[in-house]
Amino acid sequence: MIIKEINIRKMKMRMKHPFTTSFGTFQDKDFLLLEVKDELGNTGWGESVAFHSPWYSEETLETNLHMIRDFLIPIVLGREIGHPDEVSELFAAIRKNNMAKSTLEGAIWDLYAKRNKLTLAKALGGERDKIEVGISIGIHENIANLVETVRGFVEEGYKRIKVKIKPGYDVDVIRELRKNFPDVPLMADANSAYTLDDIELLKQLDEFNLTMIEQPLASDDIIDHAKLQKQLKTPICLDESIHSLEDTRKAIELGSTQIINIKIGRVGGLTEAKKIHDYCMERQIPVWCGGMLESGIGRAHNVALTTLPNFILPGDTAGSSRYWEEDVITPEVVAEDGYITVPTAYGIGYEPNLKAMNKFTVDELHFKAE
Ligand code: OSB
Ligand code: MG
Repeated sequence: MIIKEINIRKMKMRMKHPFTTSFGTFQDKDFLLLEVKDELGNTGWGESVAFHSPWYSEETLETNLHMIRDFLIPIVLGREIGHPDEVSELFAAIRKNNMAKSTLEGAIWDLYAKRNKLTLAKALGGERDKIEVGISIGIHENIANLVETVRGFVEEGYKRIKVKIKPGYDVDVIRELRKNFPDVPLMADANSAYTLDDIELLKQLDEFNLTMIEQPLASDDIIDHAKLQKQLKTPICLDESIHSLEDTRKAIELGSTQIINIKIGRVGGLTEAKKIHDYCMERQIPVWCGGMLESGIGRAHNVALTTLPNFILPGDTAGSSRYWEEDVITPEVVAEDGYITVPTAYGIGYEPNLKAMNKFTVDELHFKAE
């Protein structure tokens, strides 16, 4: 296929509820959508999961725009691509900027699947027709409110509850949740808010039978996590620290992690995500699909990836209505009783809802091959 045309939309969508992590609060979601077209008129869509501010990682919407426009588009525009696996090789000369790379790579995967009359799930080698999903819940300063929020999602059937923690909002919060929900699969995500000085505090979490603790220590660390894991019963799952298959190998070899959260954007695309999945599967390390408060386009990519067999643990891919009054795809992603049915239409399997997209588009850029 020849990449003939690329269109970028800068988006702004208001979330139904603010979402608070240890590093900040999200209310408006600013992000990029990217459309690629081939010489036959097929299209593919990708989403940049970089946030407006560099809190979760160093990438932002604007750095992604710069990388995509000035470095990545010139590599693929007008080029013939046989298989999307070639894209990450073409991008390898450019260091990091994984979320920027993933935006374009994801769109090319969708295009490839549509052109070959495959679902994206099938093109990736996925087999499931439905996926089990959990939900990630932000920091609620009022614990009684948090308990009621969790109760609502447990009643909706979500298969696992993840709550954000931070210093001063941790052991008591988890104790209260465990008291109210003794049997619910529960986990905590610290988003790097602790250090090894907090080891005695983190050990107190061991009594609550958490499925895992996600990224307790620094976002660039794998050494201290290994030290911490030796003293914790609760399995550690790395999120922020993992950007590639190489990072995965090193973290597993060191004993820094027993579970991997795979985010397509953080690892530079679906090809790398699949490599990490395969590597972990061979070593019996379970993986799950993380979330970045995506719109429907990024969410659809997450659904497709989660059909791979080693996505053993429920991920953060909740239904569209958990985040948005109106999503940018039809149908929207629906979670029912903790399952999302994998769509059967080709590519990502959901149609862009152009009317909704136009409403939330604040700027557009267009690129055409000569
Ligand atoms: O660490 O997984 C994270 C949201 C924003 C930034 C980082 C994270 C999260 C979430 C929400 O946990 C996942 C989602 O619902 O998309
Ligand atoms: Mg996380």
